Amino acid sequence: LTQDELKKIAAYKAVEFVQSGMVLGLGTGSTAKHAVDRIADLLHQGKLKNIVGIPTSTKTHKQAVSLGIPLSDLNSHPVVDLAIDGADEVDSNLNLVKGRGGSLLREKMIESACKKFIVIVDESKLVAHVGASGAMPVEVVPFCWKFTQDRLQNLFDYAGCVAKLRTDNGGEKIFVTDNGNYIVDLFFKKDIGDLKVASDAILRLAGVVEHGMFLDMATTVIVAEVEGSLLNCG
Ligand code: DER
Repeated sequence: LTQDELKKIAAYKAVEFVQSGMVLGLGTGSTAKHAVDRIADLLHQGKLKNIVGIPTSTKTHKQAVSLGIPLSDLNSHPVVDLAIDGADEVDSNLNLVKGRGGSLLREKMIESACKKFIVIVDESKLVAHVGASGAMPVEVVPFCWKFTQDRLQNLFDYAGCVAKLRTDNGGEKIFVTDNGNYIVDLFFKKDIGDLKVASDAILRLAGVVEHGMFLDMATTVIVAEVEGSLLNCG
């Protein structure tokens, strides 16, 4: 089974929880893409009816439009029945790192407005602690971004943090989010310890918009494993 097939297995399993009439948070990334495709299939087969999608990025918005999924937003639907989305990391307490695809702000807005949030991953996303596999993204305003980047790096000096402004494919051009902001990626050499303390400290910095730790938000994590089995960590 390829990694993409594993992603598809987890995505299809999550879509089994979708019922007609639901307002759905539509996730972003290569795993959530399969869930959005599957929802559209079931809609067109008549197996799902009266679904409204709330996309978590312009990328997912475009995908959903091309698939004919009816769309709306949080202004019209402040409570979302179910969101299905991927993650970059899942720790043993079902805390997530998200945002390596750049959509963390809209994802967190939508997924924190959900009654149920199902995370779909392949087993490569399971980590011992946040930051173990790569960047923990922080969305910052462009104004004096270097000032904010330096404060973020100093905040996590104890964990050997290196803070880097995200550029498009590591080139010269600064990556700009759907919301017109920048992303500073935090790379930790050591475990940052209490995540709630870390989260509060990051959000106290004026200039920070949001970070990619999704704490105590996932209702269920569906993990597709190499032998094709599914682990439901509910
Ligand atoms: O950027 C994001 O938050 C995405 O959901 C990401 O975390 C998962 O993307 P993937 O399914 O392509 O690995």
